[in-house]
Order: sequence, then structure tokens, then C-alpha cells
Amino acid sequence: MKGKNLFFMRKNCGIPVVSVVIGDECQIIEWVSLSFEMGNDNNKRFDDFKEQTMSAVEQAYELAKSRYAELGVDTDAAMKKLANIKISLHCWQGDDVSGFESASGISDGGILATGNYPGKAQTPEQLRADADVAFKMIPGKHRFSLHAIYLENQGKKVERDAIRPEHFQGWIDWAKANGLGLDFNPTYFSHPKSADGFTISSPDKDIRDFWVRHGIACRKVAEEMGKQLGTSSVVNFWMPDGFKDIPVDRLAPRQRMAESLDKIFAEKIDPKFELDAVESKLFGIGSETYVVGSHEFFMGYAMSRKKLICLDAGHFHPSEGIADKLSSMSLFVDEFLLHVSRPVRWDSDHVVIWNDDLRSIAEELVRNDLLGRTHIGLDFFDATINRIAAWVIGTRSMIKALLAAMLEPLAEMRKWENEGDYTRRLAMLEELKTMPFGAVWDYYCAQHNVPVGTAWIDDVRKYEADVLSQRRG
Ligand SMILES: [Mn+2]
Repeated sequence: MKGKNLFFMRKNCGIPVVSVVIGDECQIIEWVSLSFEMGNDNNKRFDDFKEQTMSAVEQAYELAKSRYAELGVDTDAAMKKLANIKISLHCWQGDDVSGFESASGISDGGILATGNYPGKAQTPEQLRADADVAFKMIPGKHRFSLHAIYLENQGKKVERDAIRPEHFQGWIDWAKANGLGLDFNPTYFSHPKSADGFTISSPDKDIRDFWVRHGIACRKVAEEMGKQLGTSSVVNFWMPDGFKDIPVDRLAPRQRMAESLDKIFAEKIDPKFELDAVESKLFGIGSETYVVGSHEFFMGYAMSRKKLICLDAGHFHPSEGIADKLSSMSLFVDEFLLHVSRPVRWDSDHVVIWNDDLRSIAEELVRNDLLGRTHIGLDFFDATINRIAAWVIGTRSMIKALLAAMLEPLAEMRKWENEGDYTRRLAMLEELKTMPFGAVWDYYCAQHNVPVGTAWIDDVRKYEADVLSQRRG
């Protein structure tokens, strides 16, 4: 580990000072604050310092490793397993769901990004450059999820039902060069043909047919992505269809939606290249009373048609989490897509943080051995903070939650539960919260050559000063 290009030291940061270890006892880690100025004269000092701090990260890790080992938890094995888990970063955090279909990308269909933080990406090149910066702060190799409106149309109008793989070749080339997988999403909003709130469930056959053709076109784009990148592209179908106020016919739109979906999925595509997921929602802006694609609708559809079910953490009642749904649904559906998000009151899309809801999702995935059947995607957009930082915070939190879930003494806790020893189960769940998890997380970041601790914030700030602040608008 020593000598690797680690850049987690900045001025005025804290370093861990590890106490003397006597035998296996006395494992105390203290943090002290240091002031350190970077500059040409200080390069040597900085190198020495990096070395020392690396050593501190390693030492803290060794202590943490032995603490977890006392519980029968193998931290090295957990980190190895974690390195294989891919998170799909959503392109739309980078530009507030505007896309590149036209110069005036507007959002509707219940999509509303709030905030106006300067420097948002306005071209595919800018969005890719921004994503490159985010990926440098995130340990591991991951995926990127595109919406259909992020096509590259060379200034020509391309209708949604006319999109082709060549409109996404720039993205495929970029993904290939960076070792990323790509996922895809049809865009059933921000369009004159969705302006009355209905797409594939519209009573108007022309509208329905148009959006069916869009869905078919999107599957073909994703198939080509999967072929070129050698990893199946997950296409997630979410439609905003619904009524603001009380409908008298709740059934007919659902019948029409099921029929349209059957047409979209009529062509069999090799799952090696493309997979279909369907996503429900409880309500949206303008569809407060009734959403055609409700949870029950899509659960039934996914089960009966063998599709992936997409669970969005922000698409249920405010106190209803998706974690508890996973074990039940795992008995009846083959694979999941997750849209990990953070609902706050009526909003479904705050930046993901390492809170109890996220921990529960990760724990259910790990405890029920669902990682091999689950595609983890993110879905949030916040334009009040630096958009790259939003990606980094959300993704690092997701990975952190998975790592924490992998550091549980699961077999032991299950045994106590089966024996009825709920006292010990509760006691352990509480003690786990103060185990030295941070030392394992820091070491995992260092191992993957990404900034440890808060150092990434300075790198994002530098990019903001050098690049984002130069953008117009
Ligand atoms: Mn979603």
C-alpha cells in the first residue's frame, strides 16, 4: 500500500494517531487535528506526511480488522466481495434531467429539479467530463445510466420513436474506454405527446402507438450497448401516466398500459445484452390521486411477464421503505433493479446518504444473498449543491452501506434468533454501530486509489474553479 498515489492529505485536516498496542489489547485510536500547508517548499514534507498518514490508515485498519475478527467477521473477504458490486450512476443528476434533445430542455411529468447551482453540464462532452471526475472519487468500477433524451443528434431533430444506437455511440465509446457498463431509460416525459399526462395508457391510439415505438426503439439501443460493452444493459420503464384528480375509471388505463407493454416487449432480446425492468410510483406532481403504474400493477406485471421489478426508494408512502419488500419479492421475481433515492416528505429524490433506510436496504441485500440478482441504480437530483459532489456523496454512501452490511456476524446473529435469544441479537445490533467501521472504509478507498475521508471535496472544488465556473449560464 505504501507509495501509492494517495492524496487524502490537505491542509487543516485530522490524522489518526494510534495508541500503543499491548498484545491484542488496548486498541485505542485517537484523532488529532493538524495544520499543514501545501506548497512547493513543502513537497518533501508532504510526501513524508502522506507516507505517515498512509501508515496511520493501515494501522487503523489492522486494529479494526482484529476487532471484527473477534466477532468472526473477515474484513478482507468483505472488501473483496464489495469490489465486485457495481452501482449504476444516473446521468440525470449531472444536468437536472435536461438532456440534449433540444437547447431548451424542460422537465415535466412530475420531474422537477430544484436549485440553480452554477456550472451544469450543457453538452454530452461536459456531462462525460463531469462523470469522469465523479468516478475518480468513487472506489470500484461501476455503470452509468442514460435516459433517451441524452442522445447525440448532431443538431438534427430526432423524434423519440426514431432514436437509434448510433445516437448513443459517443456514450458507448466513452463507456468502453473507461470500463463502464451502460444502462438505459426510455423518456416518457418532457414531450408534447405526454403533455396531457398520459403516454402508453393514453385513450388516444396515436399517442399510445408513438410511445410504444419509443419503448421498442429504446430496447434496441440498449441491446447494442450490451453487445458492444459485453455487459447486459438494463432498460427501466417508468411512465408518468396518471390523474391529478379523482378518476371514475381506474381500470381502463391499466388495461391499456399492460397491452402497450406487451407490444413493447413482444420481441425477445437476449438477456445477455438487454434486460427489461418496470418501475412503479405512488404519485407525482400532476398525478397526485391516481398513477396507472402503481406498485400492484407493476408487481403483477413483472411476475407474470418475467421482468425485473424496479423498486424506487422514493416511490412509496413516506414511512414505507423498500428494504422489507426485498425478501418477499425475491420468492417471486428473478431479478431486481433498485432506484436508490432518499424521499423527504413529498419529494422522492434527495441525494442518498448513509441513513437507516439505506442501511436497511444494504442489509437486506447482503443478509438474503440478493446481490447477484440485484442491479443497484441511483435516482436523485439536487441542483442546490455541486452536481458532481451529489453523485460522489450518493454513490459513496451506497457503497459504504454495502460494506457495513458485509461486516455483520450474520451466522451468529441468525443462530441467536433461531434459539430465541432476542436479547443478544438486539445487543449485538447496537454494538455493531460503534465498531471501527470508518477504518475499514478508509482502507477500502485507499486500496482503490480514491481519496480517503473528505479529501475528495477539495478535488471537486478545484474542478469547479477550473472548469465549471467557466461554463455559461
Ligand atoms: Mn426512479
